[in-house]
Amino acid sequence: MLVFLLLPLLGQAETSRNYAENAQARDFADYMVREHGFEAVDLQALLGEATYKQSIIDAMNRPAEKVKEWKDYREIFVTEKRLRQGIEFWQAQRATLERAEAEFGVPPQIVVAIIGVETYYGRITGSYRVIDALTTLAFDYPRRSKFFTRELENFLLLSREQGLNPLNLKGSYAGAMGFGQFMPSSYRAYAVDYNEDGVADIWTDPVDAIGSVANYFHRHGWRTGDEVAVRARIAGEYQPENINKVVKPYMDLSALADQGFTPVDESLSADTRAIPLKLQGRKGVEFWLGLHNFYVITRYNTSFRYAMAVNQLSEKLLEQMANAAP
Ligand SMILES: [Ca+2]
Repeated sequence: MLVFLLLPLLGQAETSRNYAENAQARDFADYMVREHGFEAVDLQALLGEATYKQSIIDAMNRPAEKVKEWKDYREIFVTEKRLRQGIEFWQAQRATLERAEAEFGVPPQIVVAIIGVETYYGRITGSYRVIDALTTLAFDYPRRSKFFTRELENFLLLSREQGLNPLNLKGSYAGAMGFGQFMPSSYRAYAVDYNEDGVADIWTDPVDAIGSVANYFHRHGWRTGDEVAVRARIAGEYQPENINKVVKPYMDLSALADQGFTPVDESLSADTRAIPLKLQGRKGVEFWLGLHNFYVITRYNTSFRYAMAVNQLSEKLLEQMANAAP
C-alpha cells in the first residue's frame, strides 16, 4: 500500500531506490549535521548507499502471526537442540559468563538463554544491512517512522563512537543487531567492550555480547538470587486482575490471594509482589506468578510468553550443566 503511494511520487523503480534524494532523509541529514556535527558530504554519500528494501516493509506488514498458545510457543524455544547448543555455548564461554555473574549479578543460565532464544547463540543474527533496514523503516514506513528515525540516529552515532563502518553492519529486518539483537539505542546505552579491545563488538564477539546482555539485565534491576516465576494454585472463584499483563508487579501475595492466586511454594515472603499468569500448557491450564525478575526479562522483549520461555530454557540449561561433566 505504501509503495503504491510513494512510487508515482518518486518516479523511480523501487529496486534501485536509495536515500540520497529522499526529502525526509535529507532533513534527517541536516539534523545530524546540526545536532551531532556530522559532515554533510559524508552523510550524503552514506544515504546514497542506503537502499530501500521492499522485503523489510513486507516483513513489517505481515499479518500479525496468530498469537500462539504457550504450549506451541514453548516448543519453539525450549527444545533439545537449543539446550544442547546452549550447553556448548556455556562450556565454551564459561569464564566470561562467570565474570559477568560476579560483576553484574546475572547468572549464566539467563544470559545463555537470552542469546539462545534471540539468535541460536549467535548463529542467526540477521542478514540485512542495518543501514538499509533503518532507512527503509525511518523514511518509508510512516507508522513507525519516528521510532526508526531515532534508531537511525543512534546507529550513526554508535558507528562513529565505535569506529565502525555503518555500511558493514548487519542485523534483522528491524535493525536488531548481534548475539542479543540489540537495537542501536540499546547498544549505546548497554553494550560493553567486555574483552577491552577498544570496541563493543556484539556482532562477532561472544565475550562482548555476554557482557552486554548481563549489563542490560543488571541496569534493568535484576535481583541476584531471586526466582523468576513460581507455580500458583487457584481458589475455585478466582478473579484475576491484569492477568497476563506485562506490568511491573504491584500486588503482594495477600492481594493476589484475594484474587484467588496462591503460590504453591510457601516460602515466599508476604510482601513479594507478582503478576498473575494463566498459560495454556500441554497438559492443560497452568497458573503462575511472575516475580520482579520476570518483569525484568520483559524489559528485553515485552511478552509474558517470551519471559516464560527464557525462564524455562534457563532452568533446563542450569539442570543440564549441573549434570554435565565438570
Ligand atoms: Ca571488544
